[in-house]
Amino acid sequence: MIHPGYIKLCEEQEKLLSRPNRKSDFYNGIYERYEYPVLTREHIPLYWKYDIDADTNPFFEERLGVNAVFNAGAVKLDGKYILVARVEGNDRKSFFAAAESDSPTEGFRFRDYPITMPALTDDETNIYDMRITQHEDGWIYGVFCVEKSAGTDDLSAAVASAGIARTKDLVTWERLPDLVTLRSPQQRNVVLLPELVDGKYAFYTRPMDGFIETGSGGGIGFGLAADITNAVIDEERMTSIRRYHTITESKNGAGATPIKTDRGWLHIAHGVRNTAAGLRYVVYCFVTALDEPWRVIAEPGGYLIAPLGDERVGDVSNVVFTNGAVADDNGELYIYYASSDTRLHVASTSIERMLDYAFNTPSDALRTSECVKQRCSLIERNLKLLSRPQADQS
Ligand code: M1P
Repeated sequence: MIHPGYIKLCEEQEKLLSRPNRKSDFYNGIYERYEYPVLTREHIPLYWKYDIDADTNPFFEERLGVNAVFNAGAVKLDGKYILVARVEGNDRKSFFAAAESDSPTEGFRFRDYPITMPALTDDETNIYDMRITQHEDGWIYGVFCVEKSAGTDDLSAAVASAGIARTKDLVTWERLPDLVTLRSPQQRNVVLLPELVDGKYAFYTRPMDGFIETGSGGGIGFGLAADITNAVIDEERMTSIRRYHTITESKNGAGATPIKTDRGWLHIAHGVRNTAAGLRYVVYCFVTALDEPWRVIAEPGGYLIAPLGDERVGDVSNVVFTNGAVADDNGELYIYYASSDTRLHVASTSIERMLDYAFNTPSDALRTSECVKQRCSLIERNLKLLSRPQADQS
C-alpha cells in the first residue's frame, strides 16, 4: 500500500512545481533575474528519495536524500528546454538528471529516472558539471568533470579530468575516453565548441596543476583534437587569462557552451578571487573571434552576475556558477546559473543586449588610477548631457 505520507508530500510538491515564476525587481539593463530558482532539491521526485510502500517504510522516512541541485548544462530539443543538472545525494556523490519544461523560466520537472552514465573505470568516484554541445557532426555531446582519488594518504587529494559522452536523446549515453591534455595534468570546466576548427574538435580547457589550484595554468585554454573517440590535445593556447586584482585572479573557467553570434563566439564563464572569507565565484563574459575562436575580441571588465541576497548562502557560500545557456531562435537568451552550490536560477536577456554589453562595457583597466579615469569620462559625458537645456535632450 502506498504510504499516505507520500500522497500528502506530493500535493505539497505540486504547488512548488506548478508555481509561476516572475521577473524580480533587480535591474541593470543587461539581464533580468527571477523571483524563484528554477530547480532546487525540493523539485526532486519523491520516489527518488522515499520508499513509498507503507509495509517496508512505515515511518515514511527518507531513504536516499538529495542535498542539492545545481550547475546544469542546458539545451533546447524538440521545443523543450532541458536542463541536465548536477544532483548531489546526501552521500556527497553527484549524478546527472534531466529536467524539462515548455518554458525557459518555470515549470521544470525531472524525468522519471536520473541519467545512467556509464563509468570508464572502477576508480571513478564522482562526476559533475556537464556542458552540452549540439555538434555539427550530428551528436549531442556531454563534457563533464570526472573525479578520482589520487590514491595517496591524503584522502582529500583527487585527480580531475574531462569525461566525454555522446547521445542522440539525452537518455542513452555512449561514453568515450576522457580528454587527454598532454601538457596539463588535470582538467575541469572543459567545453566542446559546436563546430569543427580546421577539421578538428575544438575544446576550451582549464589547465590545472592540482585538483583545486590552477597553479601555472594561466586561464581558459583552447586546443584541438583530431579524433573525438580518442581525444588528445597536445597544445593549449590561452584565451581569457587570469590577472592580478581582477575577478579571475585565483582562477577562471569556461561555462556555458559558447554561442555563435554575428560578432563572435559569446562565452559566459566564471572567475574566482580569494577573500578573507574564502573564494568568491562570479560569472563573467567574453567574446572570441569566429575565425580564430581562441582570440578574445571583447572582454568587459568586472562581473556579469555576482551572488545576490539569498544566492550568497549555501553549501559553498558566495558562489555563482554557470555551465548552461539556451539561445532561442528569436534572439532571447537564458543563462542558467547556480548559487552557492545549492540551487539553480535563470537570468534572461538577448544576444543583442549581451553583445552590446560585451563590446561597449570598458575592459578592466587593471589599476585604480585608470579605472577612475574610465568612470570620470562616463560622468563627464553624462553631466554634459544633463546640463543641456531640457529641449535639447530628446
Ligand atoms: O564550489 C564552486 C565550484 O567549484 C568548482 O569550480 P572550479 O573548478 O572553477 O574551482 C567546481 O567544482 C564547481 O562544480 C563548483 O560549483
